Amino acid sequence: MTRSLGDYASCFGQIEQKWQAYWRDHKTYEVGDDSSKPKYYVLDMFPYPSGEGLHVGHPVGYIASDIIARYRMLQGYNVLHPMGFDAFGLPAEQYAIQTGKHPRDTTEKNMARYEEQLKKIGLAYDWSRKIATSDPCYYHWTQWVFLKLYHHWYDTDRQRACPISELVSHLAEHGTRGLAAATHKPVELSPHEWQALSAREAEEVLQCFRLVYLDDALVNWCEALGTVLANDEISGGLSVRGGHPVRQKKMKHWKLRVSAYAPRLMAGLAELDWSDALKSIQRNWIGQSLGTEIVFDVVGGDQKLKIFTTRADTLFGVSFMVMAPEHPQVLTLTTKEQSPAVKEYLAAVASQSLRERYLAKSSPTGVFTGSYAKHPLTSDTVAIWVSEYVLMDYGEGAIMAVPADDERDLAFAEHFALPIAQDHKSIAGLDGMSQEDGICEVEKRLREKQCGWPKTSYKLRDAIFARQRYWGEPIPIAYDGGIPKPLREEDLPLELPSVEDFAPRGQPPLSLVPEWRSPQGDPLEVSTMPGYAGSSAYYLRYMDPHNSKALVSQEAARYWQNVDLYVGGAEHATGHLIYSRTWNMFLWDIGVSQAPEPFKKLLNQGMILGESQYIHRIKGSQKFVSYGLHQQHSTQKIPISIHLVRKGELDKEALRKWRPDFEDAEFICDNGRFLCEPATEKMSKSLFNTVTPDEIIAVYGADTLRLYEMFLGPIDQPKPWSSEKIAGVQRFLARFWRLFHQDGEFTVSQDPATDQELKVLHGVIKAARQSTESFHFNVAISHLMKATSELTKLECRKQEILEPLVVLIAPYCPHLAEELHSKFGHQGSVFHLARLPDHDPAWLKKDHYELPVSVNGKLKFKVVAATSATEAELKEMIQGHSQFVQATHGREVKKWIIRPGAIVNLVVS
Ligand code: ANZ
Repeated sequence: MTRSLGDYASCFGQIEQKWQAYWRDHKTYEVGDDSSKPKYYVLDMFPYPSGEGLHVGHPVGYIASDIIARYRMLQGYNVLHPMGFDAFGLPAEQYAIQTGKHPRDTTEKNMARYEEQLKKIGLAYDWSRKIATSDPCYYHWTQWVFLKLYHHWYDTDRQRACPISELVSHLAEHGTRGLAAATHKPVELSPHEWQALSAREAEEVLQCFRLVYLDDALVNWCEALGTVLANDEISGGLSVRGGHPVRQKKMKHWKLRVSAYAPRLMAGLAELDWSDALKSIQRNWIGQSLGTEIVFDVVGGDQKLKIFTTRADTLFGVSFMVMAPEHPQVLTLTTKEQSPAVKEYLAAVASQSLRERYLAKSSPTGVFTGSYAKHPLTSDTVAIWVSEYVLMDYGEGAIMAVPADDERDLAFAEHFALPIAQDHKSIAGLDGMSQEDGICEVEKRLREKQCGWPKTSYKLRDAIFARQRYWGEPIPIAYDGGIPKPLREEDLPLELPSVEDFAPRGQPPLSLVPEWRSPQGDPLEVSTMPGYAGSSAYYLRYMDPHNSKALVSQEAARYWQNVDLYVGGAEHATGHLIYSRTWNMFLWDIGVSQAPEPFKKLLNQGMILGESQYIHRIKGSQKFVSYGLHQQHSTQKIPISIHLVRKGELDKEALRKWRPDFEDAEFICDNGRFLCEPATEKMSKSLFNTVTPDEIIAVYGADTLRLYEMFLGPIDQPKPWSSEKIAGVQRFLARFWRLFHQDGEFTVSQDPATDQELKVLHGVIKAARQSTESFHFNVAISHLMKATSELTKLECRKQEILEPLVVLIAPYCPHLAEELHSKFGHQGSVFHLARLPDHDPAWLKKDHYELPVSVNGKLKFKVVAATSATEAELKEMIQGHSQFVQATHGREVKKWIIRPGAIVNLVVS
């Protein structure tokens, strides 16, 4: 078989440009809310438009989702497949600080570049629905959701968000009695007390309930970045970006009450078609713990201390109790004698950085409050201590310590010489019981005494909802004498003002804008929203992106419901995927979203890794050694551009041009060759190992790029990129193209297909469809390749076979498919006119077929042949046939012309 590309090589560029222009001019992928058709919503996690543009690793998920989008179009679905930009964020701002260029301008430029690159790949996006989170028409609705959150609280009995106005009526009538609400601080008030509060005090109470609220709490403060960081922005006590130190700082800041939704976030997972790995990451993050809340009376006085335990069965082994240093009762429980020691301890804890605080200590630290609690069932007294190993924001912020059963409690007891109760189960009559039975028994006894109840705790924390930076959504809150005053919905969007100086100087850039005031003249909030705000409900906005009256109309939300397939990286498991599920649940509570979960199915694509190249320099010199010799010297590894290396060997001249500072370099070669060290790692500009889709498309075409990215391996696995093997994939497309062409002319026949041809066709329809639907794109491509080889061997040029094949390959190679489809005489896009072929199982069952045998061109007889039979086997069978001698008149066969699956012709003299 010829390995040349033939005429495909000379025309793919034209074909791709032609169809991209056609799609643009005919708005092929613009989609309406056509409720007569079933809907399918395919979404990619929208990118942050970085200044570096896309490299070939980025589109792997986009191509996968595009294949599914096109596949569904060919099944008759109305497919929503939008794209947009997560355009606010730190990198544009850091760049602005370095260059003085306004983040708006660099972001605009980067988005245009991304769009151009994505269009070149031939992705079927409905660009008329494009959104950018930094566009005021878009963030109008991010701010609107903020106001809605502000005006709602969470009822834990009804498990839903409810209007603050209802809460205010309840407080006026009943105080906090009968109220089951998610709060971050305990609130107890009589109706009389509520009515007597000043406006400021009343607002402070309401802040304990609002779904976005102001809280005075410890934050991770990064001096170098001048901003607060979320826990997932810190690794090992340093900022993920830049690796700067982070310390704890007390600050008033906005928080999102994600914790209120923990039970639903947990329960909802069961319904989702997500990978087990991802679900378990979310489950651990939400951290559900079934346990018991127990109330201890404090000796002398009427205070009580509440604890949370998962081991109520160990209640009789309690030797002491421990409170978190931040627990609100620490000072009220501290006796006069112990007061100096406790205060000193609290100050020492507060002075640590968060990193030091959570670092495992060589020995426990803590201090005695001087107070004792009374055991609820035995009335024994136990000492109350304070220690940093108890965390304020988990359970009740206080524990009962059982050194006999818990390691941390044991270490604490040993260090401070506290009693260790042994054999406590036999004392309580719990011995011989399983842990579960023991817990039930103790809970029963506690219930009788009205001092303990089952309780479920969650590790999920409320999330900080503010950054002390410029390039984000303004928070629609003004302050009237220090009291937060939300803007009215009519005053939205609250537009980000233009500033000249973006650098954080310990205070946010917006605080330096004198005219940053509400329409009523009140000073506005100066921090902006965090990165996850704009990405939390964007999937809803795509359903109705130009609506100026609502985030999304009821009709659009009812029709599109939620995302059927969401494609993106697994690194968003605890950030974006928690926040957007929470926002959707809130928007469902208030009747905006029409589905309880935003993303039904999730596909996490594996990363495409780059192949970097390093050269070894002998330390302190300008001498470089070939890779094989580097161990003989003390060397430093320097990453170099992959374009300087061919088959492992360095192009020294090219290196000197690329790094003029290496002009005097000396090269110590190995057998006359200077080899570089290859490494497979993340594609990144700093490692000079990026390959752009543009350069691949220019040489091989977008269809080849698409096919190749999918052919590299299973979609969910990481895999290294190699530009070398791409040519093989292009040769496949050339072979596919040749099925339809002879001497450069489109040549197909109307002849009826043979059994064997039909068998190949129905086999590939079945296999390619099954593999595509189960996201095994690489397997589907193998089947298409195999069928192409078989049909090439059979010299099949029949429309009956080739036309369905075009539709089958269309999701993968849309340009090529459009061109061939049009050559069959169709006017319009294959994605509008064609339907995916179905396979006929009858063809796949058949393992025998009838093979006509002619002699000198005249049909003589037929044999029944196995589909698997080789030419030699067919020959043997025909020679042994009862009519063979008669048909050939016993003469010698000069030539056998065998077309398996079609016909056999014998030439006899
Ligand atoms: C008594 C006990 C005995 C406990 C025993 C454990 C083992 P999970 O499963 O992670 O939910 N705890 C409760 N609140 C805490 C806080 N704010 N800071 C630190 N520790 C806290 O863990 C629940 C257990 O962690 C609780 O059960 C409590 O210790 C501790 F043999 O109570 B246990």
